[in-house]
Amino acid sequence: MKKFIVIILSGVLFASCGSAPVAENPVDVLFEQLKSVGDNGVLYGHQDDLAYGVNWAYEEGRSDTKEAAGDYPALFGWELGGIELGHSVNLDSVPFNKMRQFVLSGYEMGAVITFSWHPYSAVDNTKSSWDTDQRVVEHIIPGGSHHEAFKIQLDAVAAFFSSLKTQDGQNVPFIFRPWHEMDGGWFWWGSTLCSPEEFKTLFRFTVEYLKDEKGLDFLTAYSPDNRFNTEEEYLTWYPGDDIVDIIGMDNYGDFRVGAENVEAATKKLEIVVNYANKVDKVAAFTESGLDKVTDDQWFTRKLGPAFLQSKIAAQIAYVMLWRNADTTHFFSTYSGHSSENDFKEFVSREKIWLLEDWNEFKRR
Ligand code: BMA
Repeated sequence: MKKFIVIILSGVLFASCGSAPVAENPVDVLFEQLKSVGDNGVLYGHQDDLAYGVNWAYEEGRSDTKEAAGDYPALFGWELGGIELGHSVNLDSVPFNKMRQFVLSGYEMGAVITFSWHPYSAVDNTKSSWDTDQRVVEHIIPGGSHHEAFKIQLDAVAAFFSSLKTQDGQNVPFIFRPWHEMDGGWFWWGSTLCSPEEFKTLFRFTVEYLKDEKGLDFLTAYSPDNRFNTEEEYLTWYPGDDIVDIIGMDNYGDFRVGAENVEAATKKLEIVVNYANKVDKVAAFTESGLDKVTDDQWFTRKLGPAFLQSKIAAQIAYVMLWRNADTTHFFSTYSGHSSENDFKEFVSREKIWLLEDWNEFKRR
C-alpha cells in the first residue's frame, strides 16, 4: 500500500453500450491497462515464480519474489515448450495442468500473464529450439514441406490457450511472445538460419493461425535480443504494427559482469519506447536477469538505472526477469541470497511495482 490513495473502484471491465452494460474484451482491457502505465511505474515480472524457486518446488503460495520482498510479482511469465509434442510437462518440468492453475490464480490476483515458447522443430521433433544444425523456418511456413506438421504443433498451443478460463467461463487475457531473440544465432529461428522475410512470415502465420483459425485472442509481443543500435536495426525482423501489441527487448548481454554497458541498455530501451509511442503500442523489457546474481547490488546499480535513469526508457510497462531454477541457474534474488537487501531496496522504489502496487494503480 506504499504508493497510492485509493479513490474509486474503477469500472474498467464494463463499458456502457445503450442501456445494457456490455463486458469489454479482457484483452483490450489488458492493453489499455498496460498503456496507462506510461511514466507512472514499471511492473516487476518473474518467470515461473509461483511454480518453483531456489531450493523449493510446487509449494502452495510460495514465491521467491514474495519471500524476498513481501509481495508477488505484478507479472508472471510461463513457458510452453514441449506442449507441441503433447507432453504433459514443459521443458523445465512444469506440468501444464499446474501451469493452468498458476495462470488462473495469477490472473485472479490481478497480475499480468505472459507466455514464451521454445518449441521443438516440426521438421525433426528430436531437435530442441537450441539445435541450430538445420534450417527449419523455411520448411514450416506456408508452402514448406513441414507446414502441416507445424500447424499440428500450433493446434496443441491453441488447445492449451483455449483452456485458460476463469470459473465463470471468461477467457484469461495474456501476452504471447513467440520467436524471441531472433537477432541472435542460438535458436533455429535465429538470424543465421532464416531471412527476415521468412521470419516475418513465420511470425505472422503463427499469430494469424491462432487468432483467425483458432478464434483466440491475446496480445502479441515482439522481442529481439539486444543486437541493435538504431530503430531500423530493431525493426529488421518486425512482422508489422497490425499484429504486434508489445514492443519489447530481451537483454542479458549489456548486463554481463565484465562486459556491462548499462548506458547501451538504456539507449536500446529508448529506441523501443520511442517506437512504441510512435505506433501507439506498449513498450516492455521482456526478459533480463543476471545469471546467479553475482553482483549484490545489481538491482539498484544496474538493472534499475537501465530504465530509471532515462525519462524515455522509464516508460516501459514492465521488466521481466528469467527463472530461478536452482543454485546454479537463477536470474533474480531469493530469500537468503546476498542480493536480497538490494532487491528489497529496488522494489521499494516508487516506480517499481509488485502486485499490490499494480492493483492499487488499476484502482486509481
Ligand atoms: C533457458 C534456460 C533453460 C530453459 C529454457 C526454457 O533460458 O533457463 O534452462 O529450459 O530457458 O525455459
